[in-house]
Amino acid sequence: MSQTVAGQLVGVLEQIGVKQIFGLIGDSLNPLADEVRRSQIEWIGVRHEEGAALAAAGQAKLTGHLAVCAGTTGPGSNHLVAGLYEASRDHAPVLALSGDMPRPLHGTDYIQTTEPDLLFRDVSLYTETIATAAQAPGVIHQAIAAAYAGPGVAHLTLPQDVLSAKAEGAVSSLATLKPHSEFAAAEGDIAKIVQQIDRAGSVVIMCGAGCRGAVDLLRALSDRLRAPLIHTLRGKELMAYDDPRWMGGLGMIGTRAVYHAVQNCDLLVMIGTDYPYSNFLPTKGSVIQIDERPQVLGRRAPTALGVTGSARPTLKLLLERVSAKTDTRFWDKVSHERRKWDEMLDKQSDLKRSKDHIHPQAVARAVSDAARRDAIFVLDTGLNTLWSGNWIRQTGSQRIIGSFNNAAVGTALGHANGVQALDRSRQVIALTGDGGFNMLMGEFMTAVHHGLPVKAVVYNNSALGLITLEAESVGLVPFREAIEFPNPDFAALARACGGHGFTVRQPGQLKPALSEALAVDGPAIVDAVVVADEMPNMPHIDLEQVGHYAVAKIKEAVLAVTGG
Ligand SMILES: Cc1ncc(C[n+]2csc(CCOP(=O)(O)OP(=O)(O)O)c2C)c(N)n1
Ligand SMILES: [Mg+2]
Repeated sequence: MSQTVAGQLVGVLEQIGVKQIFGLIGDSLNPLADEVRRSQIEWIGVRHEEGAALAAAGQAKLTGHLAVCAGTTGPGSNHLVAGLYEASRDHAPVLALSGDMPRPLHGTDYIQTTEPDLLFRDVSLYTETIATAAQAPGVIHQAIAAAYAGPGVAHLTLPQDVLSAKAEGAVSSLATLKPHSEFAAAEGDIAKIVQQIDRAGSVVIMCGAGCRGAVDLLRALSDRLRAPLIHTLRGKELMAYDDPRWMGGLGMIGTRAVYHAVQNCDLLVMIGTDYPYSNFLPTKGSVIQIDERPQVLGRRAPTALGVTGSARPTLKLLLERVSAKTDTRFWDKVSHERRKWDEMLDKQSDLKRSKDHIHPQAVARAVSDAARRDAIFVLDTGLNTLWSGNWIRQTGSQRIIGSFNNAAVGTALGHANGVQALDRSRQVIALTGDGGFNMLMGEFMTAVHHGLPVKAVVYNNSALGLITLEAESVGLVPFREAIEFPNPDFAALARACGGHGFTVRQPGQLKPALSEALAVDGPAIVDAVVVADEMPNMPHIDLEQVGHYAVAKIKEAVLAVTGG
């Protein structure tokens, strides 16, 4: 049998190492799915196409390698779009495939008509219809190349008749379809960075997701300069929580020690980060920024020097040249403050804080303490991001992903399914608000169906908790009828789906339920009923002052989670 365009596409995906496609089958996708059925690629059928896009985005965020999702004609593909923003905003390479009706029906307002190339325009770096078999080899290559180049989303519209048509030609240059290589900063730039570092008294090094793979060099530079290492939320996973150099995050998911360090240092060196919250960046002192992406240099804080380069090779060159510093006073001060902050975190998450209520910080800390040393934590968006982001004590070999640039509610379970599918033996824990979990809870059934032993821990406050703070921050009365909602019995739901369910209402139940849930074979939900009106901690303000400053400071808390 001669190869079809669908067969050609699936063959390319197989050859470049794609192991799974997440999607929901139907009409125009049938020719593609039939090729997947006969290939080495696993088809993971989801309950909702947004779950497919989130699963693919989760995989791509974790690995940096191309992940694939698919939806069928019109409404099927429409459902992909929201989830794809995860890949777009976090710069993760995803190929999204939209089945489309046969070409003879185009332009006639036929049932399910959409213009996928228009609809996917904003979320994609590249979107194209494969209109003929002859066009397919070039367009398939170009789409995958674009996804890797961004990295980001590439989208293909696939009319059903073209998918079934006989393939013409072959896709060449497959060896070029891979993540781009690292590159060092130019010699002249290195000299300028060295000059500024040597001149500075106190230096702080801020590490973003771009520092992956450079941890040993960051440690060495920190030791040489007596410079505290601080991180963004995406950078948190890079090093163990208890590494003395790793002082914590900046912002609402962060520590007071770090806030003061950034405000008081002579020089902040930002590496591999486009940290968006300008109000937490230095108001005095100067900033050097090193990043592979020239467009991010200098856009968040007044910056004295912006240099293009990847973290690892650039740090290597810097380490050959920068002089050692001996004055440890700045370092000692930051370390001292950090220890105090740690004590505060321990107190806030102490299960003994309340006899009959569970505080959400305790949930995050208990999950962190019970998790395997190489677990993957998947965070959702809301107040729960603050609890998980601040109270997880990562090991350095664990991973933490979430909707950190898109700040979308309802992403954790879909992401978790995707990363769990990469390795069913790895522990994957989704930490999510109840609002977020409700959004796509059908995806728990995807986990059951495909043997994905994801553990979902739900912070159950029967509310869109962050929205209460949002309202208060602009002086509005929280609209209770719109913010609060009833929940199903999540544990019973888990069991009804064929998974395991646990409900936790009393402090004493938390640890036993978590350890049982983490030990079970298969997906599980832990429904943790938590105190609803817990205030977040403000790294940049004393808790006693919160009352007085409530409106302005809560606004900053909200901004830190929503970005908006
Ligand atoms: C998809 C989406 N819808 C709405 C919002 C606005 N929003 C931000 S946080 C939040 C509340 C989330 O509630 P929940 O998941 O229960 O988490 P909690 O704040 O209670 O921890 C909402 C609705 C958003 N960011 N994303
Ligand atoms: Mg909630």
